Amino acid sequence: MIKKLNARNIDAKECFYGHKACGGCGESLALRLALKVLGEEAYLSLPAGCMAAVSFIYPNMAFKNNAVITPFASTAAVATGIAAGLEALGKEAPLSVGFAGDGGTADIGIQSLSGAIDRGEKFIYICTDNEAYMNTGIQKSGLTPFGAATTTTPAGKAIHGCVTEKKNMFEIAAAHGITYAATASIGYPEDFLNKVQKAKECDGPAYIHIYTPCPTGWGHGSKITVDLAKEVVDTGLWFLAEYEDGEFRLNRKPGDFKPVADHLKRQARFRHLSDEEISQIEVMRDRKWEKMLKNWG
Ligand SMILES: Cc1ncc(C[n+]2csc(CCOP(=O)(O)OP(=O)(O)O)c2C)c(N)n1
Ligand code: SF4
Repeated sequence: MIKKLNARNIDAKECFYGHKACGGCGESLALRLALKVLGEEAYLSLPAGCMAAVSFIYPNMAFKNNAVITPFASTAAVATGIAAGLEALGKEAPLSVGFAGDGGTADIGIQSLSGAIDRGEKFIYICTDNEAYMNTGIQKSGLTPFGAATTTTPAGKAIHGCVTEKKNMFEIAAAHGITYAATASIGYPEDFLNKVQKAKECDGPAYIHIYTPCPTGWGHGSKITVDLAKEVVDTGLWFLAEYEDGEFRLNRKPGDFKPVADHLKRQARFRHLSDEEISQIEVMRDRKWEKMLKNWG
């Protein structure tokens, strides 16, 4: 039986410190929490997104762990290569972990992630989803939600922000028949910690997709990062779920959703949306939940 982790029994040791992320950065909080569970023996692979940019600043490194910056498209390939190397060296519990943003996962790195999951090797992949390419200046990614203004989907006369919906990475990972997959949010840290623990214990590839607000890219105060990450689950615009033994499971089923408009208007990237567009977002949300409740129970 895996010990349930919470604020009282989680490791106080920091494996990620002194980095240069913006104040209130959701991604850095996700890394910090994950590393408390993974421990300092985990080997980390990251492409050149924000987390690499803020952590590997010569001569200082923000990781206590061994960590490497990978070519952008190959985070998962590098992580499984490291896993094979550790095994060859006779390490007992080789733990290789890839961390990548939404662009590095859903767009540029999806092919190597798919191949790595398909090979069935033991590694963990954590996608830190801030819904755009932040490190290069807030461009739309395959995980940018409908209506969000980014520098490549600006809110103007012709379009009001992003015209596509989020690519469903959690279900894409699960569709490989992966050993373990989960969604998480830094608004529910205990849930995330325990999902990382499960991924660590599972005998095969594991994928965790965590929602990580970005004050700089989203245009919100750095104090409300965690609040937004909690609220997004309570509004139904993000969900907490797992895929295990071939089955999907919802971890949280909100009875009544919190109003979407109040939540969206706290972020500059959504401030241009009309009432009609906000209703459209609610329709998309309800359609998604109808399917999830019907198929996942
Ligand atoms: C092959 C390749 N293409 C593009 C880039 C440029 N690049 C560096 S960071 C970045 C954005 C990363 O976005 P994301 O993966 O979402 O992570 P975030 O910065 O938001 O954490 C891009 C496109 C690169 N380094 N290598
Ligand atoms: S731009 Fe966003 S993701 Fe990047 S370090 Fe700043 S807050 Fe974090």
